[in-house]
Amino acid sequence: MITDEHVAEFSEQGVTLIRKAISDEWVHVLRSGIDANIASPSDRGRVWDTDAEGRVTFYDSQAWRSIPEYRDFVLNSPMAGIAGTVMNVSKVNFFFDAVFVRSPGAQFRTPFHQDEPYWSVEGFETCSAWTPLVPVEKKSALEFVAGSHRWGVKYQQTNFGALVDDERDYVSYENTDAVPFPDIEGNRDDYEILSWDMEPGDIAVFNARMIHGGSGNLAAERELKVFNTQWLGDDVRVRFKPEGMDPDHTAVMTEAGLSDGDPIGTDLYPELWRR
Ligand SMILES: O=C(O)CCC(=O)C(=O)O
Repeated sequence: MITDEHVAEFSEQGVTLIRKAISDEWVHVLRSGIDANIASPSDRGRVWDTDAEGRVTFYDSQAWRSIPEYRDFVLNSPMAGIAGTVMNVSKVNFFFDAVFVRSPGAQFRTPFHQDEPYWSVEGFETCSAWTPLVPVEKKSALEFVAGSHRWGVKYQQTNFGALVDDERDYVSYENTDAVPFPDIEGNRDDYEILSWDMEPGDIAVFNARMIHGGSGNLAAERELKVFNTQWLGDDVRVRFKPEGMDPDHTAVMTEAGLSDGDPIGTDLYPELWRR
């Protein structure tokens, strides 16, 4: 299923779209999981936005240990192998899951950002797998700035904690050498922006250093339900970031005996695939 072209695209442009990456059965499993998750959010569940019409953008993360369907997908689906093959690494550890759910017609668009700066780890060999569970139009799908995973610039990232006024998620780039985040939306013609019409089962696998955002902007009758899994390859090490982390794993990592600079491992981040 994964071709040399997928591997080359992921390496060069930072994202590759894999059509029909997972079966209808796995899509059904994840849909049941997301329904259970919405009915009973974890303590990390947050409403990022509610608009004047009551349309909601909901986010939750790290629910895989409590939602059996998510756990089944993480441990038993082809996803770990897809991540390892696309990243072209020798082994893969699971990091965490996230969901992004928008009610029909929601307009809220995720701000452009990179993922790895928020994480309690550092490394180039990472990926996130954006997995819509309903059809999504190109104009509403996640957008990727081609090649941005290799820019090597430290940017001031959006403080998602401020969206929900939750200090657990706060990041602050004041008094750092980070430069202002580029205005992608205001200068769209200056960038190669990739996105696609996607069907359930299609997955966009992207490097966690890649600039992405812009999903939302739904047609009136369209909802959006996305499951995302995040995977770590060979060069990833524990890294506690002075700017803050979202989600911040410092406490659980320290409890599991992991310190700054350590390779990823332990039961917290199970190794689920080896070449
Ligand atoms: O789906 C979204 O709105 C945001 C997705 C995202 O930022 C991610 O998967 O890292």
